[in-house]
Amino acid sequence: MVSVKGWNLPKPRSTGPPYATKSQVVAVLEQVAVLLELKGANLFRTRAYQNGSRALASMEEDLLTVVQEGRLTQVKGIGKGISGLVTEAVLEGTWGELAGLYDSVPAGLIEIIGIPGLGPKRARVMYEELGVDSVESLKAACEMGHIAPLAGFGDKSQQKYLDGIELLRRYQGRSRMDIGLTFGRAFEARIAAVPGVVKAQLAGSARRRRETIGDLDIVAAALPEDHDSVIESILSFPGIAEVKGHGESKVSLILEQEMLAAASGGGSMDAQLVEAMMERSADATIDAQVRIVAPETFPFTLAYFTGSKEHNIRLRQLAIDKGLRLNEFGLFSEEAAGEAIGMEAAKHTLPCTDEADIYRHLGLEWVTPELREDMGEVEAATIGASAGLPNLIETSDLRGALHNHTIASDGVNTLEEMAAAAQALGWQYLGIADHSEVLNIGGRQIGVPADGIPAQAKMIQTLNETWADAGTDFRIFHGSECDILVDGALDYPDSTRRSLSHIVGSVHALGSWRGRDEIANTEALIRAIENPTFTILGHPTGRILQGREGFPVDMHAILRRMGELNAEGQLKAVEINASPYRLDLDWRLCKYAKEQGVPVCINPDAHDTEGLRDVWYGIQVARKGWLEAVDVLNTRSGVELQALLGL
Ligand code: DGT
Ligand code: CA
Ligand code: ZN
Repeated sequence: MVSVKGWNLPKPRSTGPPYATKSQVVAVLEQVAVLLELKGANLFRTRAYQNGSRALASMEEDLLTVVQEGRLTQVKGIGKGISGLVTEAVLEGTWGELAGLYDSVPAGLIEIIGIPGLGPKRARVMYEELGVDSVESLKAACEMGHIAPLAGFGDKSQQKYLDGIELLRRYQGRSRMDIGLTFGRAFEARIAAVPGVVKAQLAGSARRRRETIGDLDIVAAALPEDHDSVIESILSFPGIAEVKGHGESKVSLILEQEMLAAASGGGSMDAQLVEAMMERSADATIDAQVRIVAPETFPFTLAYFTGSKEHNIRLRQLAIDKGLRLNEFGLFSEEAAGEAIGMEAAKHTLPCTDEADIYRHLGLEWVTPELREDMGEVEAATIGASAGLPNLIETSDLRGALHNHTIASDGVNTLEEMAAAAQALGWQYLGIADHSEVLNIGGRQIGVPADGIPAQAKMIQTLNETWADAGTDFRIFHGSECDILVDGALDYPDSTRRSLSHIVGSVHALGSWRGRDEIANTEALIRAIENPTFTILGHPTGRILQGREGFPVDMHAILRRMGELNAEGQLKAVEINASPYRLDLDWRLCKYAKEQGVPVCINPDAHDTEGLRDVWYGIQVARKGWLEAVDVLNTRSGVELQALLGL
C-alpha cells in the first residue's frame, strides 16, 4: 500500500525565540481549520482558525515583536484562544493540545481532500457513512457505486472523484488480485506467443495468489541467440505505459489496459472475470519484470522468482544440508562448483527439467505455488512426512453459494436471473441473502423490511416447486444477510430469522466497531454467532483491500468459539467473501478455521449475475489457506446442504 503522509506539527527551531516562524504558524492554523472541519467541529471554531491564519498572513509587522509586546489580540481576526496558541508556538515551539487533534485524523483523509472538488465537509460525510478514510477506499466506494446514493452527492460527484483520483496520481503501490492476475495472465500469454520463446510463466506473488500484488514477475525461456529479438518483441507490445529499463536478459515495464485488449488465453481465468476487472478498474496500471533465460535454466529461475523469499530460504537451507548450492541459475554441489559463481557455477548443475525435479533433489514433493509461504508446507512436503500436503479445493468442487443479492436489496438482477446464472455455472443451489432491514446508506434504505420477507419467501417457494416438479436438481435457499448490531444482537424479529433457511451475519456499521477495542468487538461478535439462528459469519472483519482496515477483533477467539459450537452440533460457518475487494476471511486464518472444525463457505456476495464468478477468487484464497473440498460448506450437494440447514 502506498504510504500516505498526513500532516505533522512543525518541530521547534533549534534556536529562538522565535521557535516557530510566521509561515509555520500560518500553515498550522489553516490546517487546524481543516482538521476541525473533518471532525465536524462547529463553524465558529473552524472560522476562527481560518481567520486567524489569514490575519497573520497579511500582518506586516514582525510576529515575534508583536508577541513579545503582548499586542497579538489587537490584530483584527485574532481572538484570545488563538493568541495564546501562537504565543506558545513562537516563544516555546510547542503547540498546546494540537498534537491530539493531528493524531486523531487519519492521514488518508488528508489525502482525500487533495482531490479536486472534494472538501472536508464531504470527506467527513463519506467517512462517517461509509468508513472512507483513504484515497484507495474512496476509489473502491466509487467503483462499487456507494457514493452516488449519499444525500447531496449523486452520480456526477462519484464520477468526478474517480477522475480526480486519476489526476491526483497514476496509481502506484500494490494492486488487487483481480487486477494483478488479469494483467499477469495476459502478459504471460503474449510473451509465450513471441517467436523464439520456448515457454513463459508468471511467477512472484501473482503465481502465489497473494491478495494484493506488488509487481508482476515473468520468466521466459529462449535460446541465448534469440534473447535480443525476444526483448525487442516484448518492447513492441501494445499497452506499455513506460519502459523502466532493459538489459540482456531483463525488461522492466509499466503495463496499462491496452495490454489486455484482444490478449489470447486467460488461462484458468475466464473472459467474464477479465471483463469485470476491466470495468471496475479501467485506469489500472501495474509494473512488470520479465527475465529471459536459457531453457535449461528456466525451472530454477521460475522457482526462485516465484518465492516467497521465506520459502526460498528454507529450500536453500535444505540444499546446504545436502552439500548443494541453490540459486536462480541451478542446483549444484559445492564441490563441483568450487570457486565458480553465477552462470559459470551453474554449468555444474544437476539437471532439472521442471520444478518438481528441484524439489525431489531436496527430498520434497513439489509444492503448489499458493502454499510457498513457509507456513508449514516444507514440513508437509518432506518425502515420508506423516501429514503430507493437502489436496486443495478447485472451483469445480463448488455446488453453489449462500450469500448473494437481488433487486430486493442492492442487487441489480431478479431472483430468476440470479438462479439462471447459477444454473449456468452448473450449481445445484443458490443462497439468496439480501440485506436486512436496518441497512441504509446515506439515509436511503437498502435492506428488506421484515414485512417484505414473506413475499420473497413466496416467490422462492414457487420457483423451488417448479424445479422440483420438473425434476431439476436446483433450489434457492432463502436466507438473509442480517446486520450484526453494535451489541451483537441480530437485526429482524426472531420469528423472521427463524422463517429463513440461513442467516449470514455481517457487520456494516463499521464506524462503531472501529471505534472500540478488540475485546468489545470480539464479545459482540461471539454473542451474534451464539444466536441459534446464526449460520455464516459474513466478511468477518469488514476490510476493503487497498482501502480500509477491518475492525479490530480476535479472529482466533471467534473461530475457537465457532469450533465449539460446531462440536455441539450447531452449524456455524465462516465466509471467505470472494469479492476481490475483500477476500475476507484472510487466507492466513483458513488453516486455523479448519483445525478448529469450522466449515468455510466461499461466497461471491454477488450483486449481479456476473458477480457469481467471483467465487474463483475465493477459491484462490481457500487454496492458499490449505483448504480441501471437504473443508468447504458449499462443496456439499444441494440435498446434503438442505439437510444440514435443517430444511
Ligand atoms: P510483491 O511483488 O511485493 O507482491 O511480492 P513478490 O513475492 O512477487 O516479491 P518480489 O517481486 O520482490 O520478488 C519476486 C520473488 O523473487 C520473491 O517472491 C522471491 C524472490 N526474491 C526476491 N528477492 C529475494 C531475496 O532477497 N532473497 C530470496 N531468497 N528471494 C528473493
Ligand atoms: Ca513481484
Ligand atoms: Zn452481501
